Amino acid sequence: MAYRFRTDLKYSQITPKADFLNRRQVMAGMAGAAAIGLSGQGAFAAGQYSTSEKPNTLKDITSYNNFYEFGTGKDDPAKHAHSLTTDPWSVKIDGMVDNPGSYGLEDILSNATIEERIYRFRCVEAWSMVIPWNGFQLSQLLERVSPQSGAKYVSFETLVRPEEMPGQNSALLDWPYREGLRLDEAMHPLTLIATGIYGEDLPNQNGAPLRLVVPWKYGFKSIKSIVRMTLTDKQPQATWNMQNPREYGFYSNVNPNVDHPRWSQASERPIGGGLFAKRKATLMLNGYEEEVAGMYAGMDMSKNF
Ligand SMILES: Nc1nc2c(c(=O)[nH]1)N[C@H]1C(S)=C(S)[C@@H](COP(=O)(O)O)O[C@H]1N2
Ligand SMILES: [Mo]
Repeated sequence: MAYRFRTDLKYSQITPKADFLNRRQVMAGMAGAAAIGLSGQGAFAAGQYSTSEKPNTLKDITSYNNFYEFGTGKDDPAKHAHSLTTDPWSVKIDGMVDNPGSYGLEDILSNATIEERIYRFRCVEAWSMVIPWNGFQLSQLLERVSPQSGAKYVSFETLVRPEEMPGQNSALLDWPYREGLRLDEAMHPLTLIATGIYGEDLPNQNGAPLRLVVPWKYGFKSIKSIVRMTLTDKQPQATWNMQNPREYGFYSNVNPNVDHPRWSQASERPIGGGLFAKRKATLMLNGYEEEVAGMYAGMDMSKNF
């Protein structure tokens, strides 16, 4: 599975996880981090887009999940997702693009620059984590397929394979799980296709082998185990939006001032802080306001929630 990373060296081979944060922060302070030969992975460079908050443990990130294809319990994905076959894997890219086709995983990865991005992650259910992703900017893949001038949105679909995804044997959701972004959101440098966590291949329960990460939106926009992307001029169907449009909007931008009809979004429960962990205030656009607010200028965020 090593082919999933286009780098020669994984930082998991260089330093134990416990030292990861310290080392990263020390190295990030060095002007010439790239000069020591790790620039391909970007592992030690904090980077302009990463938070300096302490990441959750790999255990937290891989044992408290939402992935309804494997059940609705937070521990169901960790229990059942090992049954998913992720090799071979390909993504069909179609719709309003000049280069449609079925793109194999190796081909996708060998044409992308994998970086480390430590992002805040905020679920609409009001819990949160900090996750050290590895991945590439979705814009790299979209540029390759060359969207046509009329394309305004990207829609995404998760694999349907009920033999390996036991949750798909019930009609809980209208499978496949679907999501969508406006094209400018999809092209934004913060928007990632994640391929790993903590320098290791993405665990199945986190959406292997390719999952979307849009850090300023509620977690359900970050669709897992993607097999199709379609460029379109119409706002795509999105699973939770179809399920309950009153509760889950198409935009689903994190916003402490727009409550869910059944609970407040003003604060969140950080996972992993133990029994007495304090809730913390939720940040506008999950703390990415400076980078992304411009895309929503003049839009009423409480109507376009
Ligand atoms: N295909 C698919 N993608 C999905 C989901 C899902 O049930 N199926 N759950 C979403 C929700 S609600 C959240 S909060 C995140 C959870 O990601 P994590 O388990 O990696 O933290 O995945 C999102 N992507
Ligand atoms: Mo979520």
